Amino acid sequence: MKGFQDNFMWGGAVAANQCEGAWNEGGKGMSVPDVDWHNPHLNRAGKRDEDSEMTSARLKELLTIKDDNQFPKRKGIDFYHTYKEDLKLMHELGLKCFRTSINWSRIFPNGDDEEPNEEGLRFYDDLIDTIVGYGMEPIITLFHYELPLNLVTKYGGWKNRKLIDFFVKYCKVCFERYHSKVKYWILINQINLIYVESFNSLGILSDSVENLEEAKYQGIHHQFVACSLATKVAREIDPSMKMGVMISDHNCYAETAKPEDVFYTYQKNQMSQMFYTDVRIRGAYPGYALRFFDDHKFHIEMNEEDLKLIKNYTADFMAFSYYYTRLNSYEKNNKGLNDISKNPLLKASIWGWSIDPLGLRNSLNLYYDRYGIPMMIAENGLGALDELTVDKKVHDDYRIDYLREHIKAMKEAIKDGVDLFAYCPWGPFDIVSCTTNEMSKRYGFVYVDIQDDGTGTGNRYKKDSFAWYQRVIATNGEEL
Ligand code: BGP
Repeated sequence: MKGFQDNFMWGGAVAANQCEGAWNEGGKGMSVPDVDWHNPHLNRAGKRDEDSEMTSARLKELLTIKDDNQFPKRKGIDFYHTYKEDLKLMHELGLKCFRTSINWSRIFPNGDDEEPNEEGLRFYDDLIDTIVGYGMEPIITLFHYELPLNLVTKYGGWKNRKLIDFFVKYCKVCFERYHSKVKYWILINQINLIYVESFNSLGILSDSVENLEEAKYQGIHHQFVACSLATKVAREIDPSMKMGVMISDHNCYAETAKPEDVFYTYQKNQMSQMFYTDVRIRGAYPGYALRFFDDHKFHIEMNEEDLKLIKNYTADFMAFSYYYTRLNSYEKNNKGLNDISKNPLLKASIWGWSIDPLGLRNSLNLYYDRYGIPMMIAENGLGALDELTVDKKVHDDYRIDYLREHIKAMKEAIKDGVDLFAYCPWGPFDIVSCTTNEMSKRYGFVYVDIQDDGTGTGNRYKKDSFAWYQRVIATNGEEL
């Protein structure tokens, strides 16, 4: 049985808002990640739950803070100015593909502007040309939380149906400009994460709606329609472009073999993950989701035309990020989709993310059996506290171990019959973390000398994992 196909796309993935910086340059408008505040007294293992929502009062307060260092994504790693050198390093690493996002607020600074911002487009012209020039296939995410802030304050975020048109207009500009250079598009990063986040994913202020849970599902309906409409537009412009649906895979295991544990865990997986891919790949709302709405008395406005679009313009490939698995107990975890237990059988990072390579093989099999369309691992990796030695080395054997085991799991999944065509480890050079807004949570093969308080030289140093991944790519996954 053969492992990775000859043209397997070994890559790396980043997001504009976590690396570009230059938050107020080039005509860019303010966006949601620009108000992601770094808490110096961070509770690392608990951050996601603490800060998943935003109120209007908190937003107002954040906007009065003048010190950019408190908002690490505003500066990122200055990729906006250093991308040529950073991509040169990625070329040296041997990457076959590079995933990044276009920051919506560089193209439409307010989201509702009449005309796109030409300066923003020129930046991405050159960025994409540089990726292509280095022989890497660009994979472009169109919405990686970079919602123009004006769409939050003026329109109430994705709960408002008008967001569909703003998003599709933005997509159309990007498709027209880049269709001959970009084949693979991920329309929305981790579209399923609304069950943990309402601000990053949907731009909804929790106190601006009567029923936040219902508002989230209304917002997601608008995202589904927007994705289908964008797919329609893309096919009209250039049918060779491929549109991906992406989720964050946090597959849940049942704590025991008790049928209640097994079934209610399955239900949790349905509503936190498969609901999204079922709609975008199978083209219809599944019965279990409609029942979930009924049981919760959610009224979601949708019309016939929406359902037709959802049915006719489905995704071409499925992408998912994979970091950890979850555990569910019927008795203990009954407070909603995000109520889970720690798996005592697995080691975890200091951020509490369990380490489970076999879980990746399990998920690949699960999704491929269900959908039978090409699969991409859009993110994977180990966030760790790296140490730069005096001679400027980083001995990150823990990262090599993590990635090695996950690559082995992918190889087994391919032998199981899964059509996996790309693997993009997260943050091939260190960037600001998404959930904790800190530099210290590092994923890279390249160390970037910037610290949580914004100090540092900004110099780049290759870690031990650089040469290791370079060899993995050169041998197409044979030497691990
Ligand atoms: C995913 C996001 C990424 C990313 C990654 C790791 O949820 O799509 O943007 O950063 O998780 O998360 P973190 O950076 O918080 O470790």
